Amino acid sequence: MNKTVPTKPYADQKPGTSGLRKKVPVFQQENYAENFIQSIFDSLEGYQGKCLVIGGDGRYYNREVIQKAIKMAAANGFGKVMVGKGGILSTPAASHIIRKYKAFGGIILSASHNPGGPTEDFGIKYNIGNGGPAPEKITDAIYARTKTIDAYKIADFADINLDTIGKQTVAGMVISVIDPVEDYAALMEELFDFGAIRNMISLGFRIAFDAMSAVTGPYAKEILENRLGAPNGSVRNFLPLPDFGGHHPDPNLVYCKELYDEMMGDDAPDFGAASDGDGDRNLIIGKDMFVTPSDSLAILAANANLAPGYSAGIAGIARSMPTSGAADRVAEKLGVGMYETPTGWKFFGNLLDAGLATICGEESAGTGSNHVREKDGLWAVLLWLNILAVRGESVADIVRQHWAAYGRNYYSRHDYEGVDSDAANGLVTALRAKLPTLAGTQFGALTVASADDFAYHDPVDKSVSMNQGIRVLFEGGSRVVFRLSGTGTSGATLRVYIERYEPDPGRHGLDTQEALADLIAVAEEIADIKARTGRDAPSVIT
Ligand code: VG1
Ligand code: CO
Repeated sequence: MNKTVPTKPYADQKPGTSGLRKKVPVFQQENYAENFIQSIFDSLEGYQGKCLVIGGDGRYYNREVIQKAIKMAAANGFGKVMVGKGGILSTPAASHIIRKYKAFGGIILSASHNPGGPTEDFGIKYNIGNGGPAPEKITDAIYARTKTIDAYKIADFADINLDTIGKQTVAGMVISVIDPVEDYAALMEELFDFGAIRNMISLGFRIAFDAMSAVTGPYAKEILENRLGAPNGSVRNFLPLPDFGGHHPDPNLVYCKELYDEMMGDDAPDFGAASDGDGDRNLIIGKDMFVTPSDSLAILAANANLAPGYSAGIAGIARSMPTSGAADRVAEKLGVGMYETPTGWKFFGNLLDAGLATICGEESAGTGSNHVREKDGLWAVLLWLNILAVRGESVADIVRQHWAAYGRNYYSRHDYEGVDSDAANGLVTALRAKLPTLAGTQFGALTVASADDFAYHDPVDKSVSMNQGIRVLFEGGSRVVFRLSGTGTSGATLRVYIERYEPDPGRHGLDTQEALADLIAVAEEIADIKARTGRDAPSVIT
């Protein structure tokens, strides 16, 4: 039986960079999740009788919201839901399932790299039929609806057993509990030369993959250990835990310090990697060589043709604006298109659908391709392994050769987390006011070439997205970028992105923070970070 339940709107349901993210207790308020899910359905048209994919990263509150979403999908007239066993679907796997089974769309429950647990973070995101995050047009409509919603629809049936694979019909809707890994693993086998990778591993190539007690565990176990023959134990922290073992499932040098230290140590494996809460990010560390995500994007794009799935070459590369320009040089050399988008994967969807870009990436450890419409952590790991197997060189050698051929983009991101929101907004407002006067200004040896607030003109649907990050470009190609995070759940996070291009191979071995020191000082001078935020130093440097 379907019920229509009266409800009152919440004022704080604006989707951010990647869906709605809040603390669990916020989501546990009466009708909070229901309001947002109904607002999603109310913003869509034509889904009657169609299929909805539902899954999440297994974090605390995942199962509860999945039960609500299934019952609401039934009451709203979906014909079918496909849900991952145990409520599990990594973000890239959900994207693939939506595409493969031609679903109408999907609901992904995740707060990605944010911590999980009863007082930590939760999130809900809607993906459209191409498998990608809903574009701004839809997220704006969802937000507008959350402000006026007065009722939601829910079917009245007992909770579905999510732990047994199989199909049943309840309240007129088919509910199919699927293996979350199988289709995804099969797709990876199509794209990459598993034989070559298996052979490399059998000859003693050692992998250390940290799943960070998050969703990638079951995927990495099946693919790296079962299918590619990496010894048992190559995949660590592979059991998805509701609180990620109390850790922060963000694969960066701060939260993966143990792996980093191991990779820099005497008996380091050949290849170290990690993924985030929902499996869409990747960290790549070779023996004695951390690969910045921006360099990784460039190197993967330059070598993608070595993998069967990309043997015909790539059509173009897209990167988010704050991501370093390393990939631009690869696009130039390959003679393919280069696109610069705002932060967030939703901006890549149109470029991928139109065949303008094949490989996309973000500085925040997200890389992916046209195989799905999300970034994909394991995909990046497998493409690296495929390249390593074909080239027979170490990660460090490949990176150094890349710098020698293209120049090196020194790059770092400084995050100031949990800053007072008013202070952060004040900093941005003051910066914006300064923009028109910055061009031509000299800071020591650095001269500002131009300064603006990035606006994106989508070449496909012609939509315009304003205010996507303040960038100050210096003569010679260095730059600093400032923006506020759209994924945090407490206070504001200021991100400062710093980049310097160094063509001289004699200067490719510097320490990154030292190589960027003058730009870091200029960023402070331009934005007044210490005075405005009260912070002496960033909370996280990546
Ligand atoms: C961050 C990253 C951005 C990424 C987004 C979602 O956004 O900077 O590159 O797309 O997280 O990633 P923000 O607004 O906090 O800078 V995930 O892995 O959290 O879905
Ligand atoms: Co993520």
